[in-house]
Amino acid sequence: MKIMNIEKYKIEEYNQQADAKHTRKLEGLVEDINNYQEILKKLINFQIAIPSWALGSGGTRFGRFPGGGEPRSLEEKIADVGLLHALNRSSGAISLHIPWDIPENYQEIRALAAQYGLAFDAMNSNTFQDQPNQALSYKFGSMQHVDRVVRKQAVDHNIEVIKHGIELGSKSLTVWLSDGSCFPGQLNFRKAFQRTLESLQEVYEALPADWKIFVEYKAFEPNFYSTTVGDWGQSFLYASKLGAQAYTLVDLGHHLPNANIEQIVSLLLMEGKLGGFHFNDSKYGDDDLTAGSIKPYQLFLIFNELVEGMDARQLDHTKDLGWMIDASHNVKDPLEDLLQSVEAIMIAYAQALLVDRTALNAAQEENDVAKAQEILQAAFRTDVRPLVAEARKRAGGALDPIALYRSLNVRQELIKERGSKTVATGL
Ligand SMILES: [Mn+2]
Repeated sequence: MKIMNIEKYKIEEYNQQADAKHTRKLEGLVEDINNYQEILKKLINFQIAIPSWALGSGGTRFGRFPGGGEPRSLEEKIADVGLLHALNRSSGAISLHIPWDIPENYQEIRALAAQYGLAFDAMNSNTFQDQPNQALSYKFGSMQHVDRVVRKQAVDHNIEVIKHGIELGSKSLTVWLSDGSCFPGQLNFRKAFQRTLESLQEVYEALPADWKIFVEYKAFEPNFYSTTVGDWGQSFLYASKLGAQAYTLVDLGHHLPNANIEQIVSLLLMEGKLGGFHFNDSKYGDDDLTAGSIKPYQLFLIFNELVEGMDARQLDHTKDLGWMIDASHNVKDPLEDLLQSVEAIMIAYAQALLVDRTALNAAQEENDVAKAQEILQAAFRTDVRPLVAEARKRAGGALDPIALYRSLNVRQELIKERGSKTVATGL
């Protein structure tokens, strides 16, 4: 697996030939940014976890078009994330999905991840489909199920996921339930909520004291009439009733069209209940497109609230919330897609750090609407890419990760090593 380790000298060589142009752009940009050293530090520290299921081509119910060289094992998934991290130094964690990513040997998996400088982010359970040897079906839900024995199976699975996570050094469990109903009358909403809450409480009791549980919501799909954790209000209810270790997780693609996600973020932060984020982008629903590819302004506005809200509560940007990408689709090389997503997130974060908070606050207090917009858009329209690239360079990454990825023919090497017909598991 030699190709997996992009040697340092290759990155340095690449950066050297691109440095003159980069430095020229950077100098022009930072001339007007007094605290740019401070911003660079924040950018260097910011890490976005990569989920194991994003490393292969995603599919739709109409088909899947794998691009070749996809990881065939947990070891190869870790190697792929290691490769991303070597290029951008901002992808220093992997998020596993059980049952697909169960390690045969924890010690070896931990050592392998450490070799690439990777931590284990949130563990993800799965009760939204039936596994081949599963005793009972989740066709009519898991934690909401009318049959207590099915609910117990779902609870036990989540507790098993926590146990795998403890062995790997993870500190959180993300629960996304597809539970809900497809037709009016199918479900008693109140009973479904209560049963789900009781099931989550059993999982909560199995959490180690230093763990968090994230309750992820989704407006619709695969259920199309009701979802039992359907929006941030419902997730907030569960998280509040569960206790101090429970938080709401916001996935950008899990809202109804035009939802004001930045306002949701602000209020959840205010209540101390925002636990984490799943980044992606969409035109219609849960499209799983590259972060920032459709609505970069929305991504910026969300980061604007994140930075404002985290600073108001004196939260550590890098540690106190869980940052992850959750996207996988059909038409791009998954690794290039992930590099683009991380870049888009870093850009939005950098722009949010540029917002003149004092001036914005003053404009708000004076009802100066036009001024408030000017302030926000001054930050958003700043081309911060040289700043993000500089942070990457200082951290040991490549000035242009995708350009280097292409010039090293990484995908072709992966296909040579793993074959052209591989299909990554995880979803
Ligand atoms: Mn998600």
